[in-house]
Amino acid sequence: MQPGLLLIGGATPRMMDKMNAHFEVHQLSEITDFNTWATENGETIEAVATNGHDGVKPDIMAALPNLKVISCYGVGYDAINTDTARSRGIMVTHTPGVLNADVANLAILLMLATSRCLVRDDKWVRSGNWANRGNAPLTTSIENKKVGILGLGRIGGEIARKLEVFGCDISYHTRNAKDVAYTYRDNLVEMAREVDYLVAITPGGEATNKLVNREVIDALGPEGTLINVARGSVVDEQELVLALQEGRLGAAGLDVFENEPHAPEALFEMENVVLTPHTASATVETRQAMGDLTVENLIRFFKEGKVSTPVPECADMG
Ligand code: NAP
Ligand code: 8YV
Repeated sequence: MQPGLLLIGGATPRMMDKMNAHFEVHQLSEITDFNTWATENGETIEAVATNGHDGVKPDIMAALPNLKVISCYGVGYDAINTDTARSRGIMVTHTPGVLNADVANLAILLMLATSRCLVRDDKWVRSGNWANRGNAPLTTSIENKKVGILGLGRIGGEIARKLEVFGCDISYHTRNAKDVAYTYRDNLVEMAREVDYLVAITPGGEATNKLVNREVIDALGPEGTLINVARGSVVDEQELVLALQEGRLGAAGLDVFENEPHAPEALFEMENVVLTPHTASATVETRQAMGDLTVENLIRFFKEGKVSTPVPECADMG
């Protein structure tokens, strides 16, 4: 008999085909009464496939006594309690590396879209302003600007490398200095004060909760731009909205929000804000690579007792 797998959230047809070939798949979205379903099927579930947004809620993990592996379609796994998983001997995997390029590209796209007023200028043409009012106001360049990267890991490093093409002067803030040529800043407020752009690309979770607070936003200031491709929780969203409304922050490019899929409505009418719906990794190519790795981890776990990409907390578990 094939091991039971609970799928939380969606999966591409390619992922479904592979999962169906190796597992007895149950989809959470098709279960109307979870408690009744869990009483009847909970013991048969040995694997969970989920994503960075849905994670695994505590009541779901508790209802699966024979769970052995959780595979996350995404690199960020802050929605999965790895302490609980580890204490129960449950392996947790994620998809690092394969999405670096596209997430970095979106971060830079948001920098360009905010600095060059892409959304405003698109409207300028479509609304007839160009013909009726003349040329759009000038924008600003990202060439040679100062960029501070909050989180210089796999993706932050890729953002930095790509920004070298624009001649940007790059500094970064992390807990530990890295062996790189960029300038390390151990104080986030001081870094924010000195840069034109602050790009957040840390994990979510308690350690980074509201790292970008009022003090950091004010240090970035009316000429500064905040780019957030990390997690909504990394930025104090209320303070961000206030700062934009009061002109204390120049602009923002945001892919992630505190209460997804909702973004603060106050941002919708702001011309100096560019919003994307958590799509930094959402290209066909990258999502295929993420899906392949998500399923590969599950299949390897049951075939070989090993996985390709465990989360660091589970790296010693097999
Ligand atoms: P990574 O390689 O683990 O890098 C994380 C970086 O953040 C490291 O440089 C780490 O350095 C730093 N960091 C961690 N905690 C910190 C703290 N409290 N203060 C300051 N810096 C801290 O991870 P990655 O693969 O680059 O991914 C980063 C995150 O991007 C993911 O976890 C996810 O939340 C987000 N992401 C978002 C999207 C999207 O669709 N928008 C897509 C992919 C990833 P130190 O350990 O030295 O502090
Ligand atoms: C995904 C992400 O969109 O990898 C991450 O951490 O945030 C994104 O790539 C997310 O996992 C939801 O599927």
